[in-house]
Amino acid sequence: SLSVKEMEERVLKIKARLGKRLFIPGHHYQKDEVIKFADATGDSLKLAQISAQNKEAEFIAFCGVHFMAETADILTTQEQLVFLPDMRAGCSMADMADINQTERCWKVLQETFGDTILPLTYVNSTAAIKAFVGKYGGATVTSSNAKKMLEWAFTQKERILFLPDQHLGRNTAAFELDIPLEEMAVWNPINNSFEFDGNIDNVKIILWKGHCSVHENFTPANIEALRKTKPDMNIIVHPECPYETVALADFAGSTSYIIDTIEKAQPGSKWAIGTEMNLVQRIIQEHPDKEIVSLNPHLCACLTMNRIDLPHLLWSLDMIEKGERGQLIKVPDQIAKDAVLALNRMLERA
Ligand code: CIZ
Ligand code: SF4
Repeated sequence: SLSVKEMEERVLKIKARLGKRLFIPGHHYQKDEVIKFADATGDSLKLAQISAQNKEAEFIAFCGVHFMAETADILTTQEQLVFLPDMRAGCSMADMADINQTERCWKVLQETFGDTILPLTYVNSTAAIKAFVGKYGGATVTSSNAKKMLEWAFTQKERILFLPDQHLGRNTAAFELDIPLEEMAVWNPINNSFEFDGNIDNVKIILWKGHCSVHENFTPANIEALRKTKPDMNIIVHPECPYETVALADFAGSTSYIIDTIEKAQPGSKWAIGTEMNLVQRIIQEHPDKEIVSLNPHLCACLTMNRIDLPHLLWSLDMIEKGERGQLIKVPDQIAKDAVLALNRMLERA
């Protein structure tokens, strides 16, 4: 087997041979060993925008998870080919909303609310869910523009179905739009019913009962523990964290918001960050002048993001160069056609 150095040399050689024909976007949650070869890094919004703008790359080796590669495929031309270096790199949150469950939910919502509801989906969802949302006039959102998109959605309809992350939906509605918790219901896709005990007519947002298995690990108990031992730490979390955690934190916002906030912070300032571990580690390395820790002292890694490692990257670039198409991500045309409506409604406003 190859040493790390040999693998790195091979990656560099393939990159040199393919030149601008190859483009490697890398999500912030990717491992350093992969990020170092990325042509662009970003959160899901930035990577979606970059994919849409890139007209010259024939091959896009997407270092991120499956739904991001699907989005890149949807936003690029037929001729541009998108690959996922490990086909097992899914997203447990995206998998929590399946299209059949969503169709069943929609039927009940139509019976309950008539035509007063608009679907929105976090980009962390399958192409089929984006297509569903696009077909019914809705849009995708990311954590950077969730506020803006929710505000827009309320200019369209009285109510919103928010897929698939209940936490981003609830946190944005509560902390950015001042919508009371009593006006939010949870939809449980397992037993196809509401989790709500008020007057359903007053509900403004129906939150799909999905979550991120990484960000769920940042708890009020973590914050309370830190407030006791290090009361002068600033606590900053991603809005995929539970409501109670965001309520106790000092700051909450998207991946790019977290990066920018730490960037601008005073030297010597102290920060506890509640988000994915590879990103937190990288922020720590880039800011030796600040005291930075993870809000949860246990490792909060995204296991599926981590499936893309240096050996997979090399193997996949090798396959791409040889003309093999095993890791090609191709969203069926009919789904892509509807999904792009949802994505464009966001990209026009983002
Ligand atoms: O948790 C994720 O997958 C996030 C935050 C993606 C992104 O870049 O917005
Ligand atoms: Fe999905 Fe959470 Fe991993 Fe993001 S961090 S890819 S939402 S499981």
